[in-house]
Amino acid sequence: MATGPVGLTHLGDGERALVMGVVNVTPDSFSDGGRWFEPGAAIAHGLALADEGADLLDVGGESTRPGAPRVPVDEELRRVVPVIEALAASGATVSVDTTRAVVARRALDAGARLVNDVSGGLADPGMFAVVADAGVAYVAMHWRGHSDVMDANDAYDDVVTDVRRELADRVAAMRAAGVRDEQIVLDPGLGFAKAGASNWPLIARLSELVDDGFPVLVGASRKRFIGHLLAGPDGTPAPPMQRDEATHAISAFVAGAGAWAVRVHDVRGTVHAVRVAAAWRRAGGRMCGDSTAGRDEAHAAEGAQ
Ligand code: PMM
Repeated sequence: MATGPVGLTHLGDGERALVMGVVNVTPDSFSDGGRWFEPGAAIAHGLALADEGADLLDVGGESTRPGAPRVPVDEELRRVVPVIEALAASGATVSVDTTRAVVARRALDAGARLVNDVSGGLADPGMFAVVADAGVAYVAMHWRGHSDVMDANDAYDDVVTDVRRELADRVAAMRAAGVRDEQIVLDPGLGFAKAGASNWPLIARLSELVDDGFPVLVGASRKRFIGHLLAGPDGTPAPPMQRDEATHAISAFVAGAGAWAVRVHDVRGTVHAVRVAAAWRRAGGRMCGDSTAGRDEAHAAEGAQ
């Protein structure tokens, strides 16, 4: 697991992947369908996730579900700022899930410590300047367009190679805009321009992205490709609320491969999953092709034989 980004190195125990709990302040997210839309409910939900062991709380005011329309910027601000203020004041480490520079700036003023941008800076040309100026941690996710067009962009030669190359392009753009390497977290963007089968190689070969040297965040939680995997005999996808156990399994795999953090709706089970992965790594577990996981322990074991 790579060291955490600037400002967040105190989180966790340095061994297990961190757990980022999702606080969607939206009426229409696919995964929790607006249950926490009112600010009071969103704040209470965030506090509950922190109690369950979330290391970070990710507050978002714009749904990214496939086909979703954009939310006006004033409405996005109205949704997220009071929730971020309250959660930060409670002592939680808060991130803001936004593609807009102005929302990122206001969220940082309200106490957010990390900017989580699913567009990797592609949606708003002003984003990198805000991040460079603030000097905070920044998640750049792999992205090929807003929710209304993303399914049409699911075409890859080799999805892992293509995603790594496109993320490397974002890193180059960030550096050119003055963002420092220690601020950067990369995310393969499961479900974004990846409707189904494209997601599995990114999970299976996550160690290739980890080996690129930046902390990696993975957001598999309750996504469509899990629903399809767990479809019933008639082909009906499993509903979002029945995808948590499979999400835990994915969290354990990617934490085992060295992910820095996982972004999830169900925090309690995920904390167990990442603790299993940490124990597995300590005992020398390693993924196929993973050049780093469990390296020290495995070498020590070899030397002792
Ligand atoms: N997925 C969603 C929203 N934000 N942020 C990052 N960094 N990575 C993700 O995979 C990601 C994200 C969509 O899920 P939601 O609607 O349940 O929040």
